[in-house]
Amino acid sequence: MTDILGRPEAQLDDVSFDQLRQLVGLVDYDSAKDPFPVKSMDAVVFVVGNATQTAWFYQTAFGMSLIAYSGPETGNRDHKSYVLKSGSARFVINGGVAPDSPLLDHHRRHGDGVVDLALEVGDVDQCVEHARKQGATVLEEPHDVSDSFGTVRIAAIATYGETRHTLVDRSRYTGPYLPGYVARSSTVQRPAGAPKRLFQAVDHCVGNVELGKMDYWVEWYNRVMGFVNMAEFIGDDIATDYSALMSKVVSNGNHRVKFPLNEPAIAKKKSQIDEYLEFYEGAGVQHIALATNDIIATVEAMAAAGVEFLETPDSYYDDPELRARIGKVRVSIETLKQYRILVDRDEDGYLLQIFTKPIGDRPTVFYELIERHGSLGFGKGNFKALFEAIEREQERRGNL
Ligand code: TYF
Ligand code: FE
Repeated sequence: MTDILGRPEAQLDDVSFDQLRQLVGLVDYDSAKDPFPVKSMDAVVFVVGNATQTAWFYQTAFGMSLIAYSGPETGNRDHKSYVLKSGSARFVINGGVAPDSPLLDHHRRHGDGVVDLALEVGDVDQCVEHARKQGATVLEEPHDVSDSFGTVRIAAIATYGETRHTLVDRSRYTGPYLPGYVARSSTVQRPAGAPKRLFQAVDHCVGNVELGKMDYWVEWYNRVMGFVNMAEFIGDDIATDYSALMSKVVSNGNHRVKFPLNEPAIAKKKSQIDEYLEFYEGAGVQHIALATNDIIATVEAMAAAGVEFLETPDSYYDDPELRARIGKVRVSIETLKQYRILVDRDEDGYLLQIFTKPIGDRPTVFYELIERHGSLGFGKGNFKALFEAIEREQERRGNL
């Protein structure tokens, strides 16, 4: 279904600010004092070995709707690009077509991965000016791009590894994605009785950086993008005992955009972050957390489509301290156990979460599903169980 402008219906079906408040845990803040005001995630942009089939995977297994396309048929001879949506979350899947496409070189180095965490901003020029003054590398100067749907202003700055942040002001644009893209809708049939969508928003995007670089990048986000540090972190104490990683979280003022940053730590076993850095050939995006308001229905639908999740052991659910720690949550522990969902509570509320196994050929990118009920955290109480499950997978891959 499309509206009178030819836009797919899915694009009109966004998520309200009030829904987002619960889904991703928003807080109030004064954007007038922000040197780099960010409105939202604009898109998570991937380069993959086969965009045509990856776009199909996100429609069938993640229940996303195809909304726009660019490729040889629309005059883009270099690559194919599929734009998918689920609520307010937008993924762009790119794959090289021309044998000399730079995307194919990127894919040769990194395998399937995230090239761009694009951000929607109100004033691209203000953000770029601030970022430049603070020492950021500007990859693309602010410029207008137009078609019959209007104009977007766009720029890009470099972050860790070969990852970038494109900055987009789309307030004067009504097209399906960006100029050059045409509206296109899914031909994939959703299973009968499937939930309308399996997730509503991107909650956080995690970066893995090299040993000793976490604090550099935390400071970079503070200085260049005005991001603030969130309370939750994995320090030396947790690292040496079982996680083999250190982690700190930065976010924009209202927590709409949250970027945890991990670095490897020296521990008893080889760090999962080292495994990532080796197979990705450097720093990059490790996991994307997707906010859902019904994690049970989401896990059920994704698992039925063949998505594999980490297997949390029975002992996690049978631990008498778990009940004492989590108190009353909206589902029984038996249900959590059935779906292998993790639960954590802090002073603000609780959250339910689960992690997929890596989704591509290399042990790099994976997903998290998260259902928040007041908690603004990342599941600190689950770190031990989570990292043990990750290590069991590392061992099965022969990388421990
Ligand atoms: O994003 C987070 O911080 C949580 C915890 O390899 C986490 O999801 C951190 C590192 C990791 C997996 C999960
Ligand atoms: Fe996470």
